[in-house]
Amino acid sequence: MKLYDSRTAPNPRRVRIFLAEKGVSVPVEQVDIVSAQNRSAEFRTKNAMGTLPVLELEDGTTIAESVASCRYFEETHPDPPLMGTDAKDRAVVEMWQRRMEFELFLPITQVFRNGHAFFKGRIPQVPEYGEVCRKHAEQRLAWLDGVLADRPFIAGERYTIADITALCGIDFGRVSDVRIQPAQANLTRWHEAVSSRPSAKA
Ligand SMILES: N[C@@H](CCC(=O)N[C@@H](CS)C(=O)NCC(=O)O)C(=O)O
Repeated sequence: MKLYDSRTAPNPRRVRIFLAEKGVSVPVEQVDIVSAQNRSAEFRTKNAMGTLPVLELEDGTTIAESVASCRYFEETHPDPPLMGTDAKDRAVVEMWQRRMEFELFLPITQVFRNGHAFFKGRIPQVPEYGEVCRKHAEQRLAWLDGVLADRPFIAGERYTIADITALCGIDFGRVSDVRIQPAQANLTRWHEAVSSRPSAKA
């Protein structure tokens, strides 16, 4: 088994944090996004999309979606549960995971992809769309601050994959100056709590 990783990218960090929370160690190979190694013909034999992370299993199966890789480890290493504990809880966690991914993580990454010099010439960029995504992400941070008023973690009482997705998205937002505002006390408290877990350094 091997995890194809990039130390600086937010999606691979999601899987690394998930693994750290599970206490699972997997051999890792770094793929250089800067030199576009991930877009090479050789790497595309593992993931036609050319993105990271990619989890390669013993039998050669490649899993090239972060949440799908997390699902694999949730099934093979159920403790501690990070994707819910019973039918209702799994549904609630999935709801928050998807909200964090679609409403926060993706807009934040789109600010970077459409506005940052790194992607110039690599992908078609629409800077105006990046700014629409910035506003969207800022509104969602304000919303999330309200959500966290009555609970320690995003999906409720326990730390879950929804917290991992939100943490990785929010931390990546710094590159594009999308940040938690000082007045967002609940979000600040949550961010300090999840950042202080040893897994955040994974
Ligand atoms: N939906 C995929 C997205 C993967 C993705 O976009 N990965 C980024 C890194 S965070 C990437 O490989 N970017 C490099 C590129 O597009 O060249 C997942 O969840 O794993």
